[in-house]
Amino acid sequence: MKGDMKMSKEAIFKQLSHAVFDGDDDLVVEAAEAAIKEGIDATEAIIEGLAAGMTKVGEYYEKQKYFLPEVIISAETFKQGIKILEPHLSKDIASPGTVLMGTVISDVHDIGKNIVIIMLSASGFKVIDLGKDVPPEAFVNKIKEVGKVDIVAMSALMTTSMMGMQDVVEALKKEGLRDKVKIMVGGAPVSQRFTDDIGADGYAGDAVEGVRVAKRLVGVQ
Ligand code: B12
Repeated sequence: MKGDMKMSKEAIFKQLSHAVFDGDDDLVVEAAEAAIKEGIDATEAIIEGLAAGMTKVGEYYEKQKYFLPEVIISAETFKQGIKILEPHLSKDIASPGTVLMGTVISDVHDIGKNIVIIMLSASGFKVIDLGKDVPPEAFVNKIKEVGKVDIVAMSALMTTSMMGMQDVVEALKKEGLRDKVKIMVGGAPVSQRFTDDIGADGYAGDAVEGVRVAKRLVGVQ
């Protein structure tokens, strides 16, 4: 953006998306700062701008127009944008509950998980992030350590790792914890059918829907 020229919301979203797609750190910083300056809702800027760019990266990767190095560079640019926008997310007053979140074992994809965490936190949820490649016992141990967890949330991006979600459900059953928590799952290969099959309580296709589902699971609208 040059000088004090005003930019439309759509133009800023486009710049954010382009910046992520091109792996352009300077542009992402510039566009994210412009979003804040123009009073644009940070949630919208993340979803319509940064995440839209990452989705396009995903499409290019699948068409083999992009390869892993480009994807990694875009993921880094995405993080730079988040760093600027995250402090500006509006926070609800009362916390609807505590969410324990992780990407399941043998899966290192965490961009989607991190967006879900940001959105849940912005809605007042207290979120404990177990990170990525998380074994079932780490979910179990953390619940025992923390005492009260309302929702166990899991992310998986690969058909080869998504069964790890069922292992977590089974581990929770074995430890007598299954009925004390709600279980929410998500990630590109996950569907409502799969959610029902493994006996989880809720599924969402994106982060915004994820907040709605989480609120429903804890009985808050
Ligand atoms: C970025 C990326 C990577 C990055 C990850 C960087 C990072 N820090 O996350 C890197 C380069 C490291 C990577 C590595 C690999 N990847 Co990769 N990767 C992708 C890619 C291109 C984009 C994923 C992404 O970030 N999308 C953007 C985010 C915003 O979307 P999202 O993750 O879907 O999340 C949204 C929703 O799904 C939902 N959501 C997500 N989680 C949750 C959880 C809950 C509870 C809820 C409610 C919602 C929710 O909300 C999010 C936001 O709206 C996808 C392709 C694709 N189209 O998905 C392949 C993809 C997932 N990768 C794939 C593969 C195969 C690999 C590798 C094995 C590659 C290799 N040969 O080495 C390794 C895996 C290593 C491992 N053990 O995990 C395959 C998986 C295929 C399969 N079997 O299903 C895909 C589908 C590409 C493909 N078509 O081949 N990858």
